[in-house]
Amino acid sequence: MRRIPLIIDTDTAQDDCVALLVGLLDPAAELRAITMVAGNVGFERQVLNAHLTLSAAGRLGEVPIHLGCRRPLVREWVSAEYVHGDGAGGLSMDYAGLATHPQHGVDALIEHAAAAPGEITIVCIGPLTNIAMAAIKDPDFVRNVKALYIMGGSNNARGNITAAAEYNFYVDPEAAKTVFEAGFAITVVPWAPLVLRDAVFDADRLRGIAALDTPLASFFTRITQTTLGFNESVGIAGSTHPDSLTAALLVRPDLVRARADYAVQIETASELTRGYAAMSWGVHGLEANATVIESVDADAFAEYLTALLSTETVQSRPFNGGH
Ligand SMILES: [Ca+2]
Repeated sequence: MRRIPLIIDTDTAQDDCVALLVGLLDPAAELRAITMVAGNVGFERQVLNAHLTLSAAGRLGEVPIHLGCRRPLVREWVSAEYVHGDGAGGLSMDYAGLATHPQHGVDALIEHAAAAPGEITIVCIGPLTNIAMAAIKDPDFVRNVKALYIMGGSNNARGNITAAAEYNFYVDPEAAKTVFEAGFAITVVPWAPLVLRDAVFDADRLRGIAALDTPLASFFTRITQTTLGFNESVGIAGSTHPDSLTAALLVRPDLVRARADYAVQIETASELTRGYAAMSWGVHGLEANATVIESVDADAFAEYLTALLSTETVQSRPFNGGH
């Protein structure tokens, strides 16, 4: 089997960790690097969360973590700690001796793409700051990247951080605008209606995962707890999996039920609709710049992740407190 070379650009907290597990554990995936971008929780906390995830997968130290941009292009950073807590459900371990790669995340993206032109897909599950910076820094970057799988925006539906906007595009709208105008081959996994309908795990599903009783299932249960509580407070009946769905669709395109070409434009001028993604479905005379996933097989996706979490792994380092 030819494995799919990918890089995951992430603001590692909660479902980002699950997306990393897809890259680390699916035999079809060849995760070449992790690049960190300012997003969900504090930057250093996100790095620790990535180390924790590598450890849970038994791969600590095997995939380089590159530190990327520590704030959005123009705006102040906006945290989502009220949603995610520390992003790892309070897990910790001995971090002694662990290092991140000395190369900056933006340069790592550029170099990986240049070393294998047309081969590498970047799974973008945080604000798009690093991707925009790479496109600005290297005029060949867009051509060298095979594709971007982007979690962000909503397809003519509700946002999450505001009524209009989904978090990733809201945090760095100028970066999102730059990326969507750059000419990449883009697949978009939108928050609504897609994730809210097809990537929510209800209590039954979560009990089924916990009952697997593997170290990975325990890790999953622990790190999804905080968002679960937040979701209940805003009327979402379960845990949400936007980032792991985005990674999964790269290795399991058969999960897609409907997709279509759209012209995606990002709002940067308004404060009211900051980061809104206008997704035009082909009737407004605009040239398409992205494929938007409209529907996936929700049960098959949940079964895919459940199977992944049933993998028996030997944790690289134990979590503190005996987990
Ligand atoms: Ca994320």
